[in-house]
Amino acid sequence: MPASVATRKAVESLREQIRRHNFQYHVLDDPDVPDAEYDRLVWKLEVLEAENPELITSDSPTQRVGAVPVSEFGSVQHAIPMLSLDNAFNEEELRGFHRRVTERLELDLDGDLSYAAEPKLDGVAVSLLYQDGRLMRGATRGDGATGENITHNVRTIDAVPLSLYGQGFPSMLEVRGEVYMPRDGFHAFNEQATKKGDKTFVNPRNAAAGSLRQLDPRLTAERPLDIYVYSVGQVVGGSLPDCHSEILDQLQEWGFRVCPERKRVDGIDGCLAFYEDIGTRRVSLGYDIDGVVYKVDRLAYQRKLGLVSRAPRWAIAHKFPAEEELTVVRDIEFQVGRTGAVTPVARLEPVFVGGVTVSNATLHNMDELHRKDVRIGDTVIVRRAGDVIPEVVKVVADRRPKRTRIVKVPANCPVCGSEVVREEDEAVVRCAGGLFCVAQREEALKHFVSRRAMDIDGLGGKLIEQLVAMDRITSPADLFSLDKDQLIVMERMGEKSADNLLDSIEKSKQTTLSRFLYGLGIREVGEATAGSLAGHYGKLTAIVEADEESLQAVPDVGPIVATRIHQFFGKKYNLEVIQRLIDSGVSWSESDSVPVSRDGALAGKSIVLTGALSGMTRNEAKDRIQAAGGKVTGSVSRKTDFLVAGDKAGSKLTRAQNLGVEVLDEHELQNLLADQ
Ligand code: 9MJ
Repeated sequence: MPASVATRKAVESLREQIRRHNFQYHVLDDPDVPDAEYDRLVWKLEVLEAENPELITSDSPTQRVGAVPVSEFGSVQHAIPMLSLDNAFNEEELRGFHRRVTERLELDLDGDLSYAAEPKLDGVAVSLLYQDGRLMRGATRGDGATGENITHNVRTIDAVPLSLYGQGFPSMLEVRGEVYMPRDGFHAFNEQATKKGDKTFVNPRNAAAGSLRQLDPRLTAERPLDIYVYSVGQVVGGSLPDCHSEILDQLQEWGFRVCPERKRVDGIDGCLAFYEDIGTRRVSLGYDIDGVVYKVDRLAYQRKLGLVSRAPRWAIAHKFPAEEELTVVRDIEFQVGRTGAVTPVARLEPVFVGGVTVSNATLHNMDELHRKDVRIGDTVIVRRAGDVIPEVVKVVADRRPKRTRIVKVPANCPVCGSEVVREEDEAVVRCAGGLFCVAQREEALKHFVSRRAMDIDGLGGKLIEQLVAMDRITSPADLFSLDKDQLIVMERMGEKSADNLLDSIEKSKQTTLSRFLYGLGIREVGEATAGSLAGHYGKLTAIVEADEESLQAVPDVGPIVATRIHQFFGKKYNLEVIQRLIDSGVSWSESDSVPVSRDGALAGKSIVLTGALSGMTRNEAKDRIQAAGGKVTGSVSRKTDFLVAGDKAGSKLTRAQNLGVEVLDEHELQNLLADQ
C-alpha cells in the first residue's frame, strides 16, 4: 500500500527538523536540542522509512552509511583542477609574495589590499559535488586533475550535508575543503585501537587519510571525521558573491562548516598579525594546522593574477615550523629519575623541529621502546609540539640500515650499577639502588630544594650535582650542615653567593608540613596529596604512624598511594633523615597544617589551571584554592570540576570544553575565592 499523504508529510517534516538541528550543531556549533531529542527524531524517521521503503531518498539523514563496501575506488576527473598552494617559510618569502601580487595588480605595495586569511588545515583535501542541492559525488584531490571517488565515505561524515540548506544555490555546485580528524577524536580512536590490539595512527592527518581510504563505509562511519570547506570549484546555474570571504559566508548559510578562525585582513601587516595570533593559539585549536593561508579576497583580482603550474598566484601558505621531522638515532641511553625509573632516551642527530633544535627525545619506557622497535642507526620521526617534551613517534621502516643495534633493558643501573627491577603491572623499570644511586640522590635533592617544596633559592641543579659528586651531601639533611668553606670551593661560587645560599638554606628551615612532606619525594605523593595528608593529620608523627587503612581515609589517598606512604615511613633510613632534618632546625607550626577547609568555597573541588593569570601567580592561585578546600591537579578529566583559563589557554581548554567541564576565567576564580 503506498504511503498516505500524512505519512509523506510526517517524513518530510522529520527530515526538515533533523536538517535544521544538524545545521545548528555542525555549522553554527550551537545545538538547539539535546542529543536525546535528536536521536528520537532520527529513530522516528527510521521507523517510518522502514514501514514505507518507497519514501527513502538518498539524501535522507538516515542514509549516510551504505551497507555494502565498494570493490575499488573509481577515478574522478576534476572539471576544474584542484590547486595546490605555494609556500612561504618566513616573513621575507611572504613579503616577496605580496610584492609580486601588488606589482601584477598595479597597486600600492603599502596599500591595504584585502586578503582572506585562514588556518591551513592538515587533513585531506576533498571535493564535494552537489546537483540541485543533493550530494552526488565526493572525491579526493589526487594529482589535482584526477582524484578517487570516495562518495561512499564522505557521506558518512555527519558534518557533510547530504542536501543543501536554505535556498538560492547553483544547480551544480562543487565545494572544496579539508576533511580532518579533531585531536580529541584521534587520541580516543588510538586509545581504543591500542586496547583492541589494532593498528594505531601516527598523527591525525594519517588517521583522516586512512579513514577516507576504506572500501567499507561502515568503517569510515566509526571514525571521528570532520570537515571545513574553503573554496568552490565548478559552479553552474547560479551566481556567487564576488569575493572569497563572502563566498565562504554563503557556503556556511547553505550548510557547510567553515573555519571560524578565518578573517579578512588588510595588507602585509594584517597577514603577519593573523599568523602571530593563530600561531599562539595553535595548540588550543583542537585540530592540527601547519600554517595559515592568505588569499587575495577579490575574485576579479584572482582572475587577473591567474595560475602558474597548478598553484594560484593569488594565494600562499605561510607555514609554521614543522612539528615533526626526520632524524637519525645516534644512541639510546638510559636516564635515572628521582624514583629510580630508568627511562630510555634517544640521542639524535640534532634537528630543527617545532621551532627549536632537538638532540634528545624521550622513548617513555621499555614497553614503548619495544612497541616502536627503535634501534640505534634508525631514521625516526621526532615530534615536538608546543612545550611538550620531544618524542620519537615512529621508525621509518624503509630507511632502516642493514646494521642497527637493538637496545635491551640494562640489567644494572647505568649510574650506580645496582640491579634494575620491574615491578608487577608496571611499564617502568627501576634502579633498586634507592638513595645509594647518585642519580636518584641528585634528583631527590633537586626535588627537595625546589620552589614548591623547601624553596631553597640559589641551589641549582649543577651545584647539587657538584656537591653530590664531591660527597659533600648524600641526603637532604646534609644541606643544613654545609658551611661557607665547603661552598666557596665550588665552581662559579663567590663569597657573596655562598653567603646568600647559606641564608636561603637557613630561611627554608621555617616551612609548612605539606611542603616538607612533598619535598620528601614519597612516590605518588604530589603537592595535592601532601596537602591533604597535612590537613588530615596535622602532625608528622601521626602520618608516620598511620597504617594503610587509616591513610585511605584521607581524600585522594587510594590503596596504592597508602602503600607507598606506609612503605616510605617504614624505612629506617628515611626516618633517620627526617630526624636529622628536625634536629637541624627544620620546623613548621602546627597551625600551618590546619585541616584543609571542608566547607571552604571550593571544598572537595578538583581544579585545573591553564594559561597565564594576570592578577596572581600560578602558585598563589594554587595556595588560595587549597586554602579554600580545593585541589589543583595537572590534567583535565571528567572528574575535574573547573578549569581556570588564563590568557593564551592551551589544549587543556579545548579538552575541558569537549568534556563539558565548567570553564572559569580569572575574575570568576577571584570571585569564588572572595566568597571565603
Ligand atoms: C587548507 N588546507 O586549510 C586551501 N586550505 O585553497 C585552505 N587549503 C586551498 N585553503 C586553494 N584553507 C587551494 C588550497
